[in-house]
Amino acid sequence: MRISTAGESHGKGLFCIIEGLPAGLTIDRDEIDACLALRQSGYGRGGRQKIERDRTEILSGVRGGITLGSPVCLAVWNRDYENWKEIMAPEGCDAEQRRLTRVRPGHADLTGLKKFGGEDARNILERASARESAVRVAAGTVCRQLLRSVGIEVAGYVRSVGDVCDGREYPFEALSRRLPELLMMDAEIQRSAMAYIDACRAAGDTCGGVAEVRARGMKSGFGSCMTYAEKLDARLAAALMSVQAVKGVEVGAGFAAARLPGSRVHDEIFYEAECGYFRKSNRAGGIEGGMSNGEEIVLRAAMKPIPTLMKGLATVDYVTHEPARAAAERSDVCAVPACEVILESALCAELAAVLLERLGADNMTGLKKRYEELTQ
Ligand code: EPS
Repeated sequence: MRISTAGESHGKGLFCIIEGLPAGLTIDRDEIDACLALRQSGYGRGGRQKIERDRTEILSGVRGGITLGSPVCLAVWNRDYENWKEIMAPEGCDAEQRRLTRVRPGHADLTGLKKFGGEDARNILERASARESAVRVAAGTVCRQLLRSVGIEVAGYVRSVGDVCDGREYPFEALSRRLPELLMMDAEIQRSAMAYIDACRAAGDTCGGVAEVRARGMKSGFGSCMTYAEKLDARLAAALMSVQAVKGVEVGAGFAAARLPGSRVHDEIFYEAECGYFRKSNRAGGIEGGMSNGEEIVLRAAMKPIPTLMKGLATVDYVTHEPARAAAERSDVCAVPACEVILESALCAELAAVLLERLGADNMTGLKKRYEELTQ
């Protein structure tokens, strides 16, 4: 299975093509739209989200709500395009308007201009923008529906915003009780996180955070210890790292494992006739030797603060080379909950790809049968 996306932040819309989905998968568009709405919500979002009401339009590959095995094409239209079409239309627009030359530290502006040429960072930022993640969530939710049909569930929550951190561990079932404002688990910690966001907003600043995403029901043996490219942890880390603004990924105990002796890190193995092999801990995060080991897959990703700061950081104008304040018209202060939703989608997409590579992708009946036959 392969997913590609297209579209600019203020262009007509965002589009994706999912190739290699099996025939016979029932698509729930309401669930896709609910995930899109969740991605848009969250305390700390800016003015753009008051304009957009993201919905999916299914353009191909689905008939009567069921996949045909042909490429699935999805669209999420940009409402804001109405305000931008004279500047952004693919043909006959005035591309001299709304030029951005006061390149923003931390965004793709400067390096993108040096790489792709020209003098207007709008040509770079329109695609580098995290707006693209809307259609990635749409595609990821289709993959979530595929995973669910064989018994794999994906969930997650926000562990920290700025320096406000929830250090507790939660069972998978509890994650459905995360709180709507920031997708955190604990009301008091979330209140502190919201106060932190308010302080950032008042200071014209932004903040990042950490999200944890998990998959339950993935049987053992997905990925491989035999080649680098097939290692499941490498593939999942790449999928999460590719989400806009993510600067670090941990698997299981992650960096903390490096500070502990082996006796406190590795998950000891037990056996009982009724349930076979099992472990009493999961510091490996469900992956050993680059393969799923049948335990829950546990990953964490760190999102950096959004690079568009209302107070504007010191920079240089790309055309005049004069010192300047970086461009800022409107910005989110915190998009960590959105990032969490996108990370879940990225995880769903990569796990679906891994599943289909191992078990084949012709039709859902065959896929389900082959998955059931695998041992846990
Ligand atoms: C983004 C800048 C902002 C965000 C946008 C990502 O958009 P605008 O420049 O239109 O105010 O709101 O995110 C989204 C639009 C979205 O739907 O997530 C950026 O520069 O990355």
